[in-house]
Amino acid sequence: MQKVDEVIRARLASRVALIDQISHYIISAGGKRIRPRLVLLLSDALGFDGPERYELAAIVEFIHTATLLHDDVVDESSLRRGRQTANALFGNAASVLVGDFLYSRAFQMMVGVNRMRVLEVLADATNVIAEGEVLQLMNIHDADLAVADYLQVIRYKTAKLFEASARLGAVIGGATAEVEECCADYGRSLGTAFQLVDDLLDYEGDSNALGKNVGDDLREGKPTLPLLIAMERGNDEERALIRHAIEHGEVQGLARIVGVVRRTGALEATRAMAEIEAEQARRCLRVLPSSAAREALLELSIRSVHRSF
Ligand code: GRG
Repeated sequence: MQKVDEVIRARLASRVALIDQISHYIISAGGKRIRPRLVLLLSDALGFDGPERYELAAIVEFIHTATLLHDDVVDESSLRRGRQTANALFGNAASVLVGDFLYSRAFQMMVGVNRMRVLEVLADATNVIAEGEVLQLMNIHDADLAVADYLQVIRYKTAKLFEASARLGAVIGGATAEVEECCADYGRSLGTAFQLVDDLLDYEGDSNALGKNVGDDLREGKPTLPLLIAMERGNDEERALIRHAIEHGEVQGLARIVGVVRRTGALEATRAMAEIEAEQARRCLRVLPSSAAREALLELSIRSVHRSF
Protein backbone atom coordinates (compact mmCIF):
# COMPACT_ATOMS: atom_id res chain seq x y z
CA MET A 1 0.00 0.00 0.00
CA GLN A 2 2.99 2.31 0.55
CA LYS A 3 3.97 1.76 -3.09
CA VAL A 4 0.38 2.49 -4.14
CA ASP A 5 0.51 5.75 -2.20
CA GLU A 6 3.79 6.63 -3.96
CA VAL A 7 2.15 6.06 -7.37
CA ILE A 8 -0.91 8.07 -6.28
CA ARG A 9 1.24 11.03 -5.27
CA ALA A 10 3.40 10.88 -8.40
CA ARG A 11 0.36 10.74 -10.71
CA LEU A 12 -1.59 13.51 -8.99
CA ALA A 13 0.78 16.08 -10.44
CA SER A 14 -0.75 18.80 -12.56
CA ARG A 15 0.54 22.11 -13.93
CA VAL A 16 -2.66 23.70 -12.64
CA ALA A 17 -2.30 24.87 -9.02
CA LEU A 18 -5.98 24.48 -8.05
CA ILE A 19 -6.02 20.87 -9.28
CA ASP A 20 -2.93 20.12 -7.18
CA GLN A 21 -4.47 21.80 -4.16
CA ILE A 22 -7.86 20.05 -4.27
CA SER A 23 -6.64 16.61 -5.34
CA HIS A 24 -4.00 16.59 -2.58
CA TYR A 25 -6.61 17.85 -0.11
CA ILE A 26 -8.93 14.89 -0.67
CA ILE A 27 -6.28 12.21 -1.21
CA SER A 28 -4.24 13.21 1.84
CA ALA A 29 -7.37 12.93 4.03
CA GLY A 30 -6.78 9.19 3.68
CA GLY A 31 -9.74 6.91 3.28
CA LYS A 32 -9.73 3.19 3.84
CA ARG A 33 -8.13 2.37 0.45
CA ILE A 34 -10.25 -0.80 0.19
CA ARG A 35 -10.46 -0.90 -3.60
CA PRO A 36 -6.67 -0.74 -4.20
CA ARG A 37 -6.28 -3.35 -1.47
CA LEU A 38 -8.55 -5.65 -3.50
CA VAL A 39 -6.34 -5.31 -6.58
CA LEU A 40 -3.21 -6.11 -4.56
CA LEU A 41 -4.68 -8.97 -2.52
CA LEU A 42 -6.35 -10.78 -5.43
CA SER A 43 -3.27 -10.53 -7.66
CA ASP A 44 -1.10 -11.61 -4.72
CA ALA A 45 -3.39 -14.57 -4.01
CA LEU A 46 -2.83 -15.63 -7.62
CA GLY A 47 0.94 -15.33 -7.30
CA PHE A 48 1.42 -12.14 -9.35
CA ASP A 49 3.81 -9.49 -8.07
CA GLY A 50 4.55 -7.32 -11.14
CA PRO A 51 4.66 -3.51 -10.83
CA GLU A 52 1.43 -3.03 -12.87
CA ARG A 53 -0.54 -3.90 -9.74
CA TYR A 54 0.49 -0.64 -8.06
CA GLU A 55 -0.58 1.33 -11.11
CA LEU A 56 -3.95 -0.46 -11.27
CA ALA A 57 -4.48 -0.02 -7.54
CA ALA A 58 -3.85 3.73 -7.88
CA ILE A 59 -6.21 3.85 -10.89
CA VAL A 60 -9.15 2.41 -8.95
CA GLU A 61 -8.49 4.79 -6.05
CA PHE A 62 -8.48 7.74 -8.48
CA ILE A 63 -11.81 6.62 -9.93
CA HIS A 64 -13.21 6.17 -6.42
CA THR A 65 -11.99 9.64 -5.42
CA ALA A 66 -13.52 11.20 -8.55
CA THR A 67 -16.88 9.62 -7.67
CA LEU A 68 -16.63 10.97 -4.10
CA LEU A 69 -15.94 14.50 -5.37
CA HIS A 70 -18.94 14.32 -7.69
CA ASP A 71 -21.15 12.59 -5.14
CA ASP A 72 -20.55 15.21 -2.45
CA VAL A 73 -21.65 17.90 -4.90
CA VAL A 74 -24.77 15.95 -5.91
CA ASP A 75 -25.64 15.24 -2.27
CA GLU A 76 -24.60 18.70 -1.02
CA SER A 77 -22.53 16.99 1.70
CA SER A 78 -20.37 19.06 3.99
CA LEU A 79 -18.22 16.46 5.78
CA ARG A 80 -16.07 13.63 4.34
CA ARG A 81 -13.12 11.72 5.82
CA GLY A 82 -13.43 13.86 8.94
CA ARG A 83 -12.88 17.09 7.04
CA GLN A 84 -14.94 19.66 5.23
CA THR A 85 -15.81 18.32 1.78
CA ALA A 86 -14.00 19.81 -1.23
CA ASN A 87 -17.30 21.32 -2.42
CA ALA A 88 -17.83 23.01 0.96
CA LEU A 89 -14.31 24.42 0.89
CA PHE A 90 -13.63 25.13 -2.79
CA GLY A 91 -17.14 25.20 -4.30
CA ASN A 92 -19.15 22.87 -6.53
CA ALA A 93 -17.58 23.84 -9.85
CA ALA A 94 -14.01 23.25 -8.68
CA SER A 95 -14.99 19.91 -7.10
CA VAL A 96 -16.71 18.58 -10.21
CA LEU A 97 -13.85 19.68 -12.45
CA VAL A 98 -11.12 18.20 -10.26
CA GLY A 99 -13.22 15.00 -10.19
CA ASP A 100 -13.06 15.10 -13.99
CA PHE A 101 -9.28 15.55 -13.81
CA LEU A 102 -8.84 12.49 -11.56
CA TYR A 103 -11.23 10.42 -13.66
CA SER A 104 -9.46 11.26 -16.93
CA ARG A 105 -6.01 10.84 -15.32
CA ALA A 106 -7.12 7.31 -14.38
CA PHE A 107 -7.85 6.63 -18.06
CA GLN A 108 -4.43 8.03 -19.09
CA MET A 109 -2.85 5.60 -16.63
CA MET A 110 -4.92 2.71 -18.04
CA VAL A 111 -3.60 3.47 -21.50
CA GLY A 112 -0.10 3.30 -19.97
CA VAL A 113 -0.87 -0.22 -18.69
CA ASN A 114 -1.64 -1.05 -22.33
CA ARG A 115 -4.10 -3.90 -21.84
CA MET A 116 -7.42 -3.72 -23.65
CA ARG A 117 -9.08 -5.97 -21.04
CA VAL A 118 -8.18 -3.52 -18.25
CA LEU A 119 -9.65 -0.66 -20.26
CA GLU A 120 -12.77 -2.70 -20.95
CA VAL A 121 -13.35 -3.63 -17.28
CA LEU A 122 -12.97 -0.04 -16.07
CA ALA A 123 -14.88 1.60 -18.92
CA ASP A 124 -17.80 -0.76 -18.21
CA ALA A 125 -17.57 -0.26 -14.45
CA THR A 126 -17.54 3.54 -14.55
CA ASN A 127 -20.48 3.54 -16.96
CA VAL A 128 -22.49 1.33 -14.58
CA ILE A 129 -21.53 3.53 -11.58
CA ALA A 130 -22.94 6.57 -13.38
CA GLU A 131 -26.11 4.61 -14.20
CA GLY A 132 -26.42 3.69 -10.53
CA GLU A 133 -26.23 7.33 -9.49
CA VAL A 134 -28.90 8.32 -11.99
CA LEU A 135 -31.15 5.45 -10.85
CA GLN A 136 -30.66 6.64 -7.27
CA LEU A 137 -31.63 10.15 -8.32
CA MET A 138 -34.82 8.77 -9.85
CA ASN A 139 -35.61 6.90 -6.60
CA ILE A 140 -35.21 9.92 -4.32
CA HIS A 141 -38.38 10.75 -2.35
CA ASP A 142 -39.96 7.42 -3.36
CA ALA A 143 -41.25 5.88 -0.13
CA ASP A 144 -42.68 2.91 -2.08
CA LEU A 145 -39.34 1.84 -3.53
CA ALA A 146 -39.03 -1.96 -3.82
CA VAL A 147 -36.10 -3.58 -2.01
CA ALA A 148 -34.99 -5.13 -5.33
CA ASP A 149 -34.71 -1.64 -6.87
CA TYR A 150 -32.74 -0.39 -3.86
CA LEU A 151 -30.38 -3.37 -4.23
CA GLN A 152 -29.89 -2.64 -7.91
CA VAL A 153 -28.72 0.88 -7.06
CA ILE A 154 -26.16 -0.31 -4.53
CA ARG A 155 -24.86 -3.01 -6.87
CA TYR A 156 -24.34 -0.36 -9.53
CA LYS A 157 -23.10 2.64 -7.59
CA THR A 158 -20.84 0.85 -5.08
CA ALA A 159 -20.44 -2.87 -5.69
CA LYS A 160 -19.43 -2.38 -9.33
CA LEU A 161 -16.10 -0.72 -8.48
CA PHE A 162 -15.37 -3.37 -5.83
CA GLU A 163 -16.16 -6.00 -8.49
CA ALA A 164 -13.93 -4.32 -11.08
CA SER A 165 -11.05 -3.97 -8.59
CA ALA A 166 -11.23 -7.65 -7.66
CA ARG A 167 -11.57 -8.66 -11.32
CA LEU A 168 -8.49 -6.61 -12.27
CA GLY A 169 -6.46 -8.42 -9.61
CA ALA A 170 -7.54 -11.67 -11.27
CA VAL A 171 -6.85 -10.39 -14.80
CA ILE A 172 -3.26 -9.37 -14.04
CA GLY A 173 -2.86 -12.51 -11.92
CA GLY A 174 -3.49 -14.54 -15.10
CA ALA A 175 -6.61 -16.24 -13.72
CA THR A 176 -8.72 -18.59 -15.86
CA ALA A 177 -12.12 -17.21 -16.93
CA GLU A 178 -13.78 -19.28 -14.21
CA VAL A 179 -11.51 -18.04 -11.41
CA GLU A 180 -11.81 -14.46 -12.71
CA GLU A 181 -15.61 -14.70 -12.36
CA CYS A 182 -15.27 -16.00 -8.77
CA CYS A 183 -12.97 -13.07 -7.90
CA ALA A 184 -15.42 -10.62 -9.49
CA ASP A 185 -18.29 -12.25 -7.53
CA TYR A 186 -16.27 -11.82 -4.33
CA GLY A 187 -15.86 -8.10 -5.08
CA ARG A 188 -19.53 -7.65 -5.96
CA SER A 189 -20.78 -9.35 -2.78
CA LEU A 190 -18.24 -7.52 -0.62
CA GLY A 191 -19.25 -4.18 -2.15
CA THR A 192 -22.93 -4.91 -1.59
CA ALA A 193 -22.28 -5.81 2.06
CA PHE A 194 -20.18 -2.66 2.41
CA GLN A 195 -22.91 -0.34 1.09
CA LEU A 196 -25.61 -2.02 3.21
CA VAL A 197 -23.48 -1.24 6.28
CA ASP A 198 -22.79 2.28 4.96
CA ASP A 199 -26.56 2.81 4.83
CA LEU A 200 -27.18 1.53 8.33
CA LEU A 201 -24.33 3.61 9.78
CA ASP A 202 -26.19 6.68 8.55
CA TYR A 203 -28.73 5.89 11.33
CA GLU A 204 -26.61 4.02 13.87
CA GLY A 205 -23.26 5.74 13.58
CA ASP A 206 -21.57 8.70 15.11
CA SER A 207 -20.47 11.62 12.89
CA ASN A 208 -17.07 11.86 14.60
CA ALA A 209 -16.24 8.20 14.10
CA LEU A 210 -17.75 8.09 10.61
CA GLY A 211 -16.04 11.24 9.38
CA LYS A 212 -19.28 12.28 7.69
CA ASN A 213 -22.61 13.58 8.89
CA VAL A 214 -25.13 11.00 10.09
CA GLY A 215 -28.68 11.59 8.86
CA ASP A 216 -27.48 12.80 5.44
CA ASP A 217 -29.52 10.11 3.64
CA LEU A 218 -32.71 11.16 5.38
CA ARG A 219 -32.07 14.83 4.65
CA GLU A 220 -31.82 13.94 0.96
CA GLY A 221 -34.96 11.78 1.06
CA LYS A 222 -33.05 8.59 0.17
CA PRO A 223 -35.16 5.46 0.73
CA THR A 224 -32.42 3.13 2.04
CA LEU A 225 -32.96 -0.37 3.44
CA PRO A 226 -33.15 0.58 7.17
CA LEU A 227 -36.05 2.92 6.36
CA LEU A 228 -37.79 0.46 4.02
CA ILE A 229 -37.65 -2.26 6.71
CA ALA A 230 -38.78 0.13 9.48
CA MET A 231 -41.76 1.15 7.34
CA GLU A 232 -42.72 -2.44 6.75
CA ARG A 233 -42.47 -3.36 10.45
CA GLY A 234 -43.70 -0.14 12.08
CA ASN A 235 -47.25 0.81 13.07
CA ASP A 236 -49.40 3.19 10.97
CA GLU A 237 -48.15 6.30 12.77
CA GLU A 238 -44.49 5.30 12.44
CA ARG A 239 -44.98 4.43 8.78
CA ALA A 240 -46.53 7.83 8.14
CA LEU A 241 -43.65 9.57 9.93
CA ILE A 242 -41.03 7.82 7.77
CA ARG A 243 -43.03 8.26 4.57
CA HIS A 244 -43.28 11.98 5.23
CA ALA A 245 -39.52 12.26 5.90
CA ILE A 246 -38.62 10.39 2.68
CA GLU A 247 -41.07 12.36 0.58
CA HIS A 248 -39.96 15.73 1.96
CA GLY A 249 -36.32 15.02 2.84
CA GLU A 250 -36.72 16.31 6.38
CA VAL A 251 -34.11 15.80 9.03
CA GLN A 252 -36.06 17.38 11.94
CA GLY A 253 -37.69 14.02 12.70
CA LEU A 254 -34.31 12.23 12.68
CA ALA A 255 -34.27 11.40 16.41
CA ARG A 256 -37.81 9.95 16.28
CA ILE A 257 -37.07 8.06 13.10
CA VAL A 258 -33.87 6.61 14.55
CA GLY A 259 -36.05 5.46 17.47
CA VAL A 260 -38.44 3.67 15.09
CA VAL A 261 -35.58 2.20 13.05
CA ARG A 262 -34.06 0.83 16.28
CA ARG A 263 -37.33 -0.41 17.81
CA THR A 264 -38.29 -2.35 14.70
CA GLY A 265 -34.89 -4.07 14.46
CA ALA A 266 -34.31 -2.56 11.01
CA LEU A 267 -30.60 -2.02 11.69
CA GLU A 268 -30.08 -5.64 12.75
CA ALA A 269 -32.05 -6.81 9.70
CA THR A 270 -29.90 -4.66 7.40
CA ARG A 271 -26.72 -5.95 9.03
CA ALA A 272 -28.02 -9.53 8.69
CA MET A 273 -28.46 -8.95 4.95
CA ALA A 274 -24.91 -7.57 4.78
CA GLU A 275 -23.71 -10.65 6.66
CA ILE A 276 -25.34 -12.93 4.06
CA GLU A 277 -23.55 -11.02 1.29
CA ALA A 278 -20.24 -11.23 3.17
CA GLU A 279 -20.68 -14.99 3.59
CA GLN A 280 -21.39 -15.23 -0.12
CA ALA A 281 -18.15 -13.31 -0.75
CA ARG A 282 -16.20 -15.72 1.47
CA ARG A 283 -17.55 -18.73 -0.43
CA CYS A 284 -16.15 -17.29 -3.68
CA LEU A 285 -12.64 -17.38 -2.21
CA ARG A 286 -12.61 -21.17 -2.12
CA VAL A 287 -11.21 -21.25 -5.66
CA LEU A 288 -8.02 -19.53 -4.48
CA PRO A 289 -5.10 -21.49 -3.04
CA SER A 290 -4.52 -21.00 0.66
CA SER A 291 -2.27 -17.96 1.33
CA ALA A 292 -1.84 -14.95 3.59
CA ALA A 293 -3.53 -12.84 0.90
CA ARG A 294 -6.61 -15.11 0.89
CA GLU A 295 -6.76 -14.85 4.70
CA ALA A 296 -6.63 -11.06 4.40
CA LEU A 297 -9.53 -11.17 1.91
CA LEU A 298 -11.54 -13.30 4.36
CA GLU A 299 -10.78 -10.84 7.12
CA LEU A 300 -11.77 -7.91 4.90
CA SER A 301 -15.20 -9.46 4.42
CA ILE A 302 -15.66 -9.65 8.19
CA ARG A 303 -14.42 -6.10 8.82
CA SER A 304 -16.66 -4.68 6.08
CA VAL A 305 -19.71 -5.75 8.08
CA HIS A 306 -18.43 -5.12 11.60
CA ARG A 307 -17.18 -1.55 11.30
CA SER A 308 -18.02 1.85 12.68
CA PHE A 309 -16.59 4.00 9.85
C1 GRG B 1 -16.95 9.95 -12.03
C2 GRG B 1 -17.42 7.59 -12.87
C3 GRG B 1 -17.90 8.81 -12.21
C4 GRG B 1 -19.19 8.82 -11.78
C5 GRG B 1 -19.84 9.91 -11.08
C6 GRG B 1 -21.46 10.64 -8.36
C7 GRG B 1 -21.15 9.38 -9.04
C8 GRG B 1 -21.15 9.34 -10.53
C9 GRG B 1 -20.91 8.24 -8.36
C10 GRG B 1 -20.90 8.18 -6.88
C11 GRG B 1 -20.80 6.75 -6.41
C12 GRG B 1 -20.61 6.67 -4.93
C13 GRG B 1 -19.93 7.76 -4.19
C14 GRG B 1 -21.04 5.60 -4.27
C15 GRG B 1 -20.86 5.41 -2.80
C16 GRG B 1 -19.68 4.51 -2.58
C17 GRG B 1 -19.16 4.55 -1.17
C18 GRG B 1 -19.65 3.53 -0.21
C19 GRG B 1 -18.26 5.45 -0.83
C20 GRG B 1 -17.54 5.46 0.45
O1 GRG B 1 -16.47 4.54 0.28
P1 GRG B 1 -15.38 4.31 1.43
O2 GRG B 1 -16.07 4.16 2.75
O3 GRG B 1 -14.64 5.74 1.38
O4 GRG B 1 -14.47 3.23 0.98
P2 GRG B 1 -13.18 6.09 1.91
O5 GRG B 1 -13.29 7.52 2.39
O6 GRG B 1 -12.80 5.13 2.99
O7 GRG B 1 -12.27 6.00 0.71
